[in-house]
Amino acid sequence: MPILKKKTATLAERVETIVSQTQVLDIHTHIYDTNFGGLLLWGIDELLTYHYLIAEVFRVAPMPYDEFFKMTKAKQADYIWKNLFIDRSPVSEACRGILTCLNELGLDTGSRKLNTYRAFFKKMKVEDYINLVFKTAKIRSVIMTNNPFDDDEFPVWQNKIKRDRRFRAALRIDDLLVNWEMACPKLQSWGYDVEAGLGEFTLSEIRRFLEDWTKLIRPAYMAASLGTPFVYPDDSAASRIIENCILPVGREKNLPFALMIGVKRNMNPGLGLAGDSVGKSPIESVERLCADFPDNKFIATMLSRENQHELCITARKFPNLHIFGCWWFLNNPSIIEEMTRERLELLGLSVTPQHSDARVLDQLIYKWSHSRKTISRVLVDKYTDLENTGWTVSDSELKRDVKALFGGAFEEFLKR
Ligand code: FIX
Ligand code: ZN
Repeated sequence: MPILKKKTATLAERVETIVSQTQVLDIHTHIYDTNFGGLLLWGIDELLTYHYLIAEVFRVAPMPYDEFFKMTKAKQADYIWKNLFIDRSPVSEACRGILTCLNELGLDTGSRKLNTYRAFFKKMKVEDYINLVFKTAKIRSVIMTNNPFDDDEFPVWQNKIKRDRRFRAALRIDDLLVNWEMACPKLQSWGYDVEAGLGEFTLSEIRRFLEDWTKLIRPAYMAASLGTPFVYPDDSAASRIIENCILPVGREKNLPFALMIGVKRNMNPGLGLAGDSVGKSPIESVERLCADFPDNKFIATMLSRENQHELCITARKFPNLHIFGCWWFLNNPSIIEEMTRERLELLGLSVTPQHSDARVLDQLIYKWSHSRKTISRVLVDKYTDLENTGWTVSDSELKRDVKALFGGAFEEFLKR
């Protein structure tokens, strides 16, 4: 008689199950709650016209840029569908992402019927769709990108809005730092007594602006995407505003400054949002900030693969630095795997390995589905290495650890 063995889950199965089920706090997105109306993008045509795919379609089917952008969104989507999904196989990460979304929503990707997909989204109500996406992607909350200098967003905050608690705010201040000439007259028009020259009084008025917006939107952090090379300190308006405004307000309100470093804006302006590129940036600027302002908290992500190792080392030196995400051009399985291994090996569980950067609500589904698989693979290896020493990990310990990686460590960092 064969001995019946009770089937117990392997370590790999336990890790995979826990990683696939843990609810996520997604710490950087570009999606919004329904108060923001048309700023919240969703549905198949938005998915297909994501700027990652616009860059890809011009590689295989170039046309004059303005002709493409003149087309309706549906026509642009048709063009991308035909050229990237029908005329050749959609193997890129951004293309594959759309198929993951459709598949997880229960649509038949094998049918290749774009109009059937459109019909599915057409009958959805946005409120129901948000619930469906959050449930499918297992998201507990997201952090938005909230830019007062955006003419569509500014008026929303002037109304008394009833916030959806799943959508937390982040105060985005790129314009203050990299576009002071434009930001200055806007601040004046909102009643702040500022001058281009950045004298003491102007700096105090910029602080008042940051305090007012902090009160208004209750952000989790203040953030800026900083072009490359980002040099701090120097004699620029950005350095002066960081030191005299962002950092003092950050200390007073216990708000981290999120440094998103490494974008080369407008490398190809014809491509619009898809025309930004990447560049390495000196790690010394991050080191200076963390060293000179130990009472400030920083969270950081860098866009260049070449910056990742030194960013980890910088985080080892400075507990006031929390690193996060595989940003934009790094958000591909091969690089997520490499970066996650490197980070866990150097920083243990004191990192946030991923954020989605979703610009279209539905992208929460694929970005997290793909990342969970990669993170899970890395974790299985790491726990296997531990078990090979005789150490054991319980399910509750695995849950605790994965919760930390999926937003918990970030929340702990905020509370400190
Ligand atoms: O600046 C940012 O927050 C960037 O993530 C985006 O603006 C960028 O265009 C993007 O969508 C990257 O994923
Ligand atoms: Zn972003």
